[in-house]
Amino acid sequence: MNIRSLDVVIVDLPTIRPHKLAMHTIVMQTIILVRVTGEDGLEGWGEVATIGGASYCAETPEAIKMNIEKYIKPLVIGRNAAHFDAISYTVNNHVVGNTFAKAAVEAAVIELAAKTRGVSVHELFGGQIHDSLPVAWTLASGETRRDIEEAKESLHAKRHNIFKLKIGMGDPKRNVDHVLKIKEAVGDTASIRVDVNQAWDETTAMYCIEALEDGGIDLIEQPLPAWNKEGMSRLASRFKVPIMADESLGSLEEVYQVAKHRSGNVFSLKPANVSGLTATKKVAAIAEAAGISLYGGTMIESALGTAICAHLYSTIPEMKYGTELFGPLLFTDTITTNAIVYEEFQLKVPNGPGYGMEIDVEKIFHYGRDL
Ligand code: MUC
Ligand code: MG
Repeated sequence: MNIRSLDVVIVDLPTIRPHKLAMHTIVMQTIILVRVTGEDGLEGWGEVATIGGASYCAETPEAIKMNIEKYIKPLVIGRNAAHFDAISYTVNNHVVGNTFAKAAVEAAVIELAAKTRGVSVHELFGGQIHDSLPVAWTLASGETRRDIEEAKESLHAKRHNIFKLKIGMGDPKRNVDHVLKIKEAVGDTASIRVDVNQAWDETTAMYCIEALEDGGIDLIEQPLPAWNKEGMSRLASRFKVPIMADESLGSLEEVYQVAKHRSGNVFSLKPANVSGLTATKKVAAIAEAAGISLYGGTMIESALGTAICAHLYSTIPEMKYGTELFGPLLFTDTITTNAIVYEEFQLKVPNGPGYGMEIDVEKIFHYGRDL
């Protein structure tokens, strides 16, 4: 099916509570939606989410929209969506970087390709291995008591038994204390992990990780800045608790380097970091070949973006650390008419043509910018 048109819209979705990361507190999450329309009117939708404008990564929502419209769209119009890998090859030959922009466009093209054949996207990636995926919740209210309450409610509702704590903001020792209090409150009923979002230097990481390891914490995500791959290697070989690479996996070439030098023994998959689903499958292959474990990361996408990630993750044999596709649960509203189902500590991978999600156009007009 040849692509006739491509549109981009920026959407701001309010969150149910402030979500505190090292570099930004999210109260309004910005997502970028791409719609490609085929010659017979069939539509494919793509999404990427960003965190805090320019504070999490170099691509801002406004730059993503502009770069898609000006530089990527002309390379995609008129092409056959079924050739999505060939289209990405063309785009990569003409556009440097811009992995978020490329990921949003590729996701839309892939959905159009799947809908043209009347199949789910996971079928285009070799078929589903998992029909549901374990899903973590991020405790990031910034208050120990509230986080413990959130964790206990979640366990009781059988929604999550994996919790990730954002501890990159503020005093490291107090943060470690906060984590250990939560671990003490939930005991062995849940897996407690931390995400430092690059905030520590190596010496801070040494004493904090030691205390976290002794306290029974299961995973340490991106303790050092993305550039400090040598430091990450030293931490990964020094501690028994696994060190996960997230922000340091900004391209396939970086993924290879991180694998080769073991600058982390778990990888967080994120389609937006590496320009989309096809590249994410390659990240999984590099990790598999290197004996590195996988985790299905998120940039806190809406229901559509969550379904996009879930379709791909469902085709990857071993996601040892589960996923954190909790995005829709953090928002007060949704841009789809159907919801992602969460039950028994898992996310059910939506089925149906494409990603299995129906866009609610009225909601897009409500939350979209400049519409
Ligand atoms: C990140 O660094 O992993 C994912 C969940 C969350 O709370 O923040 C993001 C980004
Ligand atoms: Mg992270």
